[in-house]
Amino acid sequence: MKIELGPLSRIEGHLNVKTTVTDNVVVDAQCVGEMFRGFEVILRGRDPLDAQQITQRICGVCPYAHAIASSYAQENAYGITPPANGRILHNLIQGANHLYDYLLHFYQLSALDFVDITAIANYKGSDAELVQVKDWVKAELASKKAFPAAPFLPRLEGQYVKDDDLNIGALKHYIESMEIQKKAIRASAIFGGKFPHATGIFPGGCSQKPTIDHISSYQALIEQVRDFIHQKYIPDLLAVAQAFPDYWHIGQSRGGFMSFGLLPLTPTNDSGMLPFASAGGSRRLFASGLLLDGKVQPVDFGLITEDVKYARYSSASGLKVKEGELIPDPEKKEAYTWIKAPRYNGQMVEVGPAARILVDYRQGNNQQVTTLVNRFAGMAGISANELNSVLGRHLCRAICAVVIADFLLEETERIDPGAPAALELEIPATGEGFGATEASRGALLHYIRLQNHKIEKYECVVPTTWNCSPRDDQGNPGAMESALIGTKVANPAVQIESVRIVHSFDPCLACAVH
Ligand code: NFE
Repeated sequence: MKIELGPLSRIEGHLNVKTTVTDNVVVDAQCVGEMFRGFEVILRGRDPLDAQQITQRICGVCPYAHAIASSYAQENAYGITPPANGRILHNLIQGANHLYDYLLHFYQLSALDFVDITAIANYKGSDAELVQVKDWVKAELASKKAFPAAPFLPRLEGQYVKDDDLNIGALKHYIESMEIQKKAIRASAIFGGKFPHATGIFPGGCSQKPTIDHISSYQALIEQVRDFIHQKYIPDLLAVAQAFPDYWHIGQSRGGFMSFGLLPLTPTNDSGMLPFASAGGSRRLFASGLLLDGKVQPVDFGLITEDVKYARYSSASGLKVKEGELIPDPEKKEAYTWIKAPRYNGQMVEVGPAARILVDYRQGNNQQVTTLVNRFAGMAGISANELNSVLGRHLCRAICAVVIADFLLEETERIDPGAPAALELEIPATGEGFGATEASRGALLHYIRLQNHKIEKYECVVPTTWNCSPRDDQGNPGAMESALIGTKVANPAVQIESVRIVHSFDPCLACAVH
């Protein structure tokens, strides 16, 4: 039986997933990116300082990650290192965006896969917002529309949390979390200028000067976000995990893991060659590395290639990042997606929160990460290997949120309010550079090459491109495809199990096809 799950609601963009189900088991899955963007073409011939602005328009959810990756790539190409304040402000802007994104993902993009929206019918209290949700959901359900309106519906057939108090409490937090997300992005915008699409992020630092007022406003906002993470987000996540323990064993991807490391601890322009924790101390809060067969090794961008046998491009397949091409071919035979298939030395890898945490944990880089993984794994009765799962990805986001919120508050203490936050820039005629960071959804790489002071080539290799990759030229599936294949489904026509797997990756199609 062939079932298409798209359009998969509650995610960014137009992802479709085509599944084949035999005897209630998904025996094949294809991730389909259904649009073409072409940002790399748009960037050709432009002023290099347009890059960190234009690449942010790839996405409205993770724009700061693109601005940071672009700034790192340009710093690498220009041979400049931001001043201490510049590095800190980049981190404060990007880190607050991560916090926003984790809350958005848990509450708005995936909680209702587990929390039962119909429980609101039993709400007897007087909270005005919950009463409004109750009336709205009741009316939508009573109308028996084939496609009831988002965001609370449609609700797929399946098992949900049974406890009404828990369901209604989580719905309350769903609403509250939006105010908290606003605080996180407001904090980012103090230094970034606005959200989305910050104007303040530049190679070499930030155009906003850090004043005492800015710093204390930022601290006050992040403290409120941190409180919410500890008091609401973590307990809600643990309650969901307790209700669905099977999901520690569902949705396992079948390749390696890769993280580029996140939030540099000292000023650098070394994105061209990532610092590697196991070889003498990380200079990022979360370490970089490639985790294959239980061992972590340094990342070499020269080993990243993109296959296109099953992607709608007639460019050569298997090209390295520096040689990347983008020739659209909508009618290409066998191709089923606009997403390329990135591979590391031919290997499929998963990127994202589980990769970020596992790569760090396996190196013992960040003591707080180690402690939190051990504590939560102990509470759930799992080993770190089970972080490769639906619940594992959710838990790893929450661990990232705790670690990043603490770090951001510490970072604010390191700002020197009188000192510069940016460098004067002089764009060289030629040069090239890599910029690598962790967007919320995983490893993000930008590459820039200059000719005659202009952009000659720009390439982005983006987290969801890795995770929603189609088959490579050898026919091996991408991370999400591999996580879906083998899944048992109660009702093949609905597949709430598959939808939970897809949502656990938090795919962003706008980014993936860029
Ligand atoms: Ni459009 Fe993005 C993140 C990036 S995902 S959300 O996070 O880069 O591919």
